Amino acid sequence: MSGLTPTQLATFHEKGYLVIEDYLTPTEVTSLLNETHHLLSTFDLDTHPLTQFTTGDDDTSSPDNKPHVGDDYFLTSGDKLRFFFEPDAITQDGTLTRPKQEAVNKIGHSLHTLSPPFKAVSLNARTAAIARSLRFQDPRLLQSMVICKQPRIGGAVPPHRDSEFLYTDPPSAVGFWFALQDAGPGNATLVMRPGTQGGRVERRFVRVFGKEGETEEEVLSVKAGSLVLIHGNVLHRSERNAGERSRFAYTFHMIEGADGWVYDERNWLQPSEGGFSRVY
Ligand SMILES: O=C(O)CCC(=O)C(=O)O
Repeated sequence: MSGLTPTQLATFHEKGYLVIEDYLTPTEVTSLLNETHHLLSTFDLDTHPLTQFTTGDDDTSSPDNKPHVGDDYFLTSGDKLRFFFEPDAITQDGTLTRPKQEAVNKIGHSLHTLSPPFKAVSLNARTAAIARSLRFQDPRLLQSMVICKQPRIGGAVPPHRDSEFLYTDPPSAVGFWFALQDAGPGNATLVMRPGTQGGRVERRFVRVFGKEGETEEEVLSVKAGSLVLIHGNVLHRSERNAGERSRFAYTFHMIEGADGWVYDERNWLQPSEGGFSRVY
């Protein structure tokens, strides 16, 4: 496995992100979509607490950008497969307004250990080669999820830096974001602010997207199977999906686990016994 080319590495460090087209084969994409649909249609609603996954920016202390502090179903999901609903799919009295598989905002946060198809595209030689290119010494994989962006109700993800929520000292997070369906301006794709990876990483929610950096936003248009590598310090966001097309994506994150990097004990996601998944 060859990892990133010098040109790809240069782009990643210059812009804070890198798009690699056709990273997943069509067979892999199909297998991940089939698995996603299977999980969405078979999870048990009777035992579900109907946790919503609100994406508003009114809670500065929220983990993973979202107001989930104190929400046990969320906070204990780091090594499980759990299902978080779109707020607009649940009435005030807790009733779903649409079939459950069309109401889920995301599935998280350990697909990379608990789902064989997701594990196969996560913990493998290709990921290890990229980690080596990025000079990780002891890369650890964590916080994997499928983000569904359902038609008409898929909530916006406010501007953030991933390192703020998976904080290590010094910062080390890198996001791996895989388009499972075509993602473009019509269906709430990723919006990047290139060059902002040089900005300060604080353990807080970033409220204002426009003030940092000189560069304009870049709205990504990527085909299913593309991988977007996201520097942990680069500002990015996605809009609400007001369109009729869903935009399923799979993402996991990598942090440095070697001596000299301290994983913050205030991060929402804490390692279970055995620690976060080793890549090599
Ligand atoms: O998929 C999205 O809409 C947002 C994903 C994102 O911002 C992240 O994974 O950090």
